[in-house]
Parts: sequence; C-alpha cells; structure tokens
Amino acid sequence: MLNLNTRIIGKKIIYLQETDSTNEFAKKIALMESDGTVVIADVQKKGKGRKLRKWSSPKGGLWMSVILKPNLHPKHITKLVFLSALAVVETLEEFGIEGKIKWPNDVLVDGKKICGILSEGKYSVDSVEYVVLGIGLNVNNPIPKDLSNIATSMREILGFRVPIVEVFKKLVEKLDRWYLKYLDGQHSIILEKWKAHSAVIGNEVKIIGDEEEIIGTAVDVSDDGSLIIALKNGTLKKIYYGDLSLKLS
Ligand code: BT5
Repeated sequence: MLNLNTRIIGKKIIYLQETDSTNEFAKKIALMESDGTVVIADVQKKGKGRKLRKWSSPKGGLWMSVILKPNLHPKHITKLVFLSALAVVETLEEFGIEGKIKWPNDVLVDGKKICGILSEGKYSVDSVEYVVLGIGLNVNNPIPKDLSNIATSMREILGFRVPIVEVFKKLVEKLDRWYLKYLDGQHSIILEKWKAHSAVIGNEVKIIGDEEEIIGTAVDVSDDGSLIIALKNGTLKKIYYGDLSLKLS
C-alpha cells in the first residue's frame, strides 16, 4: 500500500502495467474522476509529446498523468505546466540531481532532456472542465540511441538504479504542495521559483513556431505563461508556443 502524505493529488492512483498513453487513458476517464486522480503505467505503447511527436516510454521510466479540475480561468493553465516542472526539479534535487527548466515544458540536466510535460484539457473561454497533465521522467529506462545526444535519465546521471517508487512518491507530494499553492492563488511564487530554476531567462534563444522563427534574449515569463523575448532592435515580444533552443548555430 502506497502511503502518500497528500491532500489532493494522488488520493486515487490508477496503476496500469501497459497502456497506449497515460494521457489518452486519463482523458477518457477525466469527467468521472475527481481532482487529483493519477494514472501511472510501466510501459506506454504510444507515448506522445507535443504535436503528436513520439515519447519513448519503455519499462523503467515514470510515465504518469494527473487529472486536475481547478476552478480557475483557462488563462492560468500554463502555470500548471510550470508547477509540474518545479515539482520535477525539486524531486530530482532530493536525489542529488540539478535540473533546469527549459520553457515551456522540458526539464534538462547538463543540457539533456530528462523530463517532458504535456498538458491537454477541455475548457471553454472562461472555465476549465479538466486538465490532464502528463509527465514523463526518465528514471531507469534505457535511452534510445537516436536520442542519446539530447536525452538522459536519472540512472545514467547517478550511475545506479534508482528506486522508482520513491521518485514517484516524492513527485506526487511535491505536485500536491505546489497545486495547493496554485489553488490558493499563490501564482507569483510559482513564477518566481520557475524563473530561479530556468535555463532560459537571461540567455539568447531561438524559438521555432508554426509560422515564424524568433531570435532574441529571454528576459522574463508572464503571468499567462508566455515567454518575453527582447529582440535585437530592443522591442519586447511575447511568445505563447514554439520549440526553443538555447545554442544558436
Ligand atoms: C514533450 O513533448 O516533451 C512531452 C512529453 C510528455 C510525455 C508524457 S509521459 C506520460 C504522458 N503520456 C503521454 O503519452 N505523454 C505524457 P515535446 O516537447 O514535443 O518533445 C518530444 C521530443 O522529445 C521527441 O520528438 C524526442 O526528440 C524527444 N524524446 C522522446 N522521448 C524522449 C524521452 N524518453 N526522453 C527525452 N526526450 C525524449
């Protein structure tokens, strides 16, 4: 029996040995479940990233989705991704690993991706029905050869097998702590902490969006989750979506 010291997140945990995608599973049950239900799987057959990219999800990794039903305006949703990244960074810290957050949804260690976060949901203009927050954290799982230059795992960094249940427990506890602050309206603390662990603020970045490519210096993040970029000509531009790279070539 897992004994979690949490108030909302992890009150109910659905464990699957295998599924296509915990996000897809969670979306199917989201309307029936209450706030904070967690779906976790040992293996995902069709783990996915943004824009239907593939997420490598063999046994040994932490593949989970959290169903959230915050009574807040949809403009606050991006901060759920931010607080998840914070919870991941703090969990890694507990195991002696320093993670950095790359806007909008990655956690990196020494420049390599150790965690990706995918939020999906159902919301209208002014209310949230549910959000499914998918977190993929490489723990003991092997990293495929074609990703070895850009991805890493806790095991690869530490050099030994990591107790994955302990990682899961810590992560759920941290998510719960930050989610309570979020519901309590303590959004500026989330943004401040996010910035403190950010790999992007103060750096020159390139962002590839659907229609444009932007190069500039990341100066801040807004309350709505957008990244504020100072362009070469000095103007500030808010970026809501895109793939960011830190090294310009
Ligand atoms: C993400 O997408 O980073 C979001 C990943 C979310 C995965 C979780 S696992 C639980 C839940 N259920 C799901 O089906 N998904 C969520 P994006 O920013 O689009 O990054 C995708 C890219 O990361 C891929 O195109 C690869 O280059 C790379 N990648 C794939 N698998 C990886 C892995 N295990 N570790 C690190 N990088 C990976």
